[in-house]
Amino acid sequence: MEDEKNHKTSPSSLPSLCKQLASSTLRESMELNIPVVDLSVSDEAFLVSEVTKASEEWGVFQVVNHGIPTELMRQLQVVGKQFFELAEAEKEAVAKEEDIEGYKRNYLQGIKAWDEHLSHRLSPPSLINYKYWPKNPPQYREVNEEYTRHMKKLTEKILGWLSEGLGLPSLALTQSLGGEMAEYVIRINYYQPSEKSELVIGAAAHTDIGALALLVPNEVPGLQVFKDERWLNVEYIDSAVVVIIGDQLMRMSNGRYKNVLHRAMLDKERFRISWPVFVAPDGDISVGPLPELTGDENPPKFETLVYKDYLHQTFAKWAVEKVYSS
Ligand SMILES: O=C(O)CCC(=O)C(=O)O
Repeated sequence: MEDEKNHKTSPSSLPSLCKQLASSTLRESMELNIPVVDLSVSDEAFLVSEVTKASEEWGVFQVVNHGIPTELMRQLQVVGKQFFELAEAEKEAVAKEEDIEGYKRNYLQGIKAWDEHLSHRLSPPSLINYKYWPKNPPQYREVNEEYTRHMKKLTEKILGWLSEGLGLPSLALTQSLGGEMAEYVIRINYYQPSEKSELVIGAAAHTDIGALALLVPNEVPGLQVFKDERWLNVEYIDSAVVVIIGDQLMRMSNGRYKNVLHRAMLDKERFRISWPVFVAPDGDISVGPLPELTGDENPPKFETLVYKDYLHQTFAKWAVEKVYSS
């Protein structure tokens, strides 16, 4: 079995990689087109091939004509922005406590996270804690619930194509994440502009620990992905959704799908906001290379672990190595 530590962008390899990346100039990046997949195409085989190729080669792609109403995306952005524009005391009413959920301000010195964010679970219903959902603006809950319904549909479609790309039945990846028990968590990142945007980073280089993330940014660019030894800007496309492959899809696909290293830069003058929804396995599910994909010729490259144990191990490592501020 390949040592997971040696995998290029596994979470455990992040500290050394981050140090190396932090020492390079933050603005050393290029425009290059991340794959864009138009989901209005009716040829399913074509969509399977496009999404699979993008996930193998890039670990990131954008989707357009994805079925989420543009007006709903606009409302999601309006209510999210309105929350961050509230007085600090009102935002603190949903402050983060022990868990991942809640509001936190993170304006730190140096190359670390420079953001405010709000996270909370969207699904499954049994794990939702409305205590972390803002009461103000009043439409916040309704808009986020409607967005969740669309997000789940889109996620399951993408997982279906990614399953078929591995030669598996289309429900394989959805079921391996726990089906209806898979966790959906939204995080709204609110990045204040900074005069020192060459020196301070909004979100430090990382891969996503879950299976995948579907992200909607505002019009201020800043998301970058690391490919072929350089940082590339993710072009802003109005109403597109950016799909980011995370660690668990890499592990389940036995390394075929790439967990892309990414980071978020600040703008000098404008607020940048992003709305990723992270999709992760049910905590009680064992996650590792799918048995159908391994054999004598293709041994498992990753250890199979109960997902919550994997999380504990990884968070403990990060705490020691101070990789992220949460
Ligand atoms: O703000 C962005 O575009 C990236 C955010 C991100 O990577 C994260 O929240 O994990």
